[in-house]
Amino acid sequence: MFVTKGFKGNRNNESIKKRTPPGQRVTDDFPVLTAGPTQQIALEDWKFSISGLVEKSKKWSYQELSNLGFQNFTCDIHCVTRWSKLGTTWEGIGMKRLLEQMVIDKAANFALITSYGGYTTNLPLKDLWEDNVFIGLKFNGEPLTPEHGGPARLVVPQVYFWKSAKWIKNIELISENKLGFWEKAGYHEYGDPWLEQRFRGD
Ligand SMILES: Nc1nc2c(c(=O)[nH]1)N[C@H]1C(S)=C(S)[C@@H](COP(=O)(O)O)O[C@H]1N2
Ligand SMILES: [Mo]
Repeated sequence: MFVTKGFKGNRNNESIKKRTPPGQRVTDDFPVLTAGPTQQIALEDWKFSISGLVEKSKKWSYQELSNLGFQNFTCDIHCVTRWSKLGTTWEGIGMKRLLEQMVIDKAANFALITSYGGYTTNLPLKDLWEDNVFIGLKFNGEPLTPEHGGPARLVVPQVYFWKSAKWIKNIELISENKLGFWEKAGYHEYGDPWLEQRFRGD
């Protein structure tokens, strides 16, 4: 019988295959992929804000987010460099719960996400309303390490993992799509792994 290390009983070869998008290979590792240096941000210095086409910008500290009560999330992640990691377990705050606190202008259609360190990425605003999109603060029950974006990163499982900005700082709601770091470099503006939207024009 085929058994992948780290997988428990009910996950057979067939279900792994079904959950793995075309051109991807499943790994149990958690590779670190960062353009530029790892950001070292003390918990008490980290803040996250939503700004742009909203009645009033809002900003949260780590303490303010944890006061909302962390939720559990389990998701599969797919990196455009062809590794996928299935069943990752996180604690964090659903993005929906933060967006619900905002008065959003009707003209807001897209989001430009900016990290500490200057990394950017873009998404249609409607993707941020998905139930499985969250700010991840713990991974496998432990505080998220700096290499993986700690204290806090965005996790957007429905698109390639480059959209999941580590050390997330701000989400700006905008009317017209603006490209982020990898999107400007020729990667797909959306990045659906099931459609293999790896590069612009795919
Ligand atoms: N701030 C920031 N976020 C980032 C990146 C980055 O370079 N800087 N790399 C992206 C890419 S290409 C991937 S695949 C994932 C990797 O996350 P990991 O290092 O936790 O595996 O983070 C994404 N988020
Ligand atoms: Mo990536």
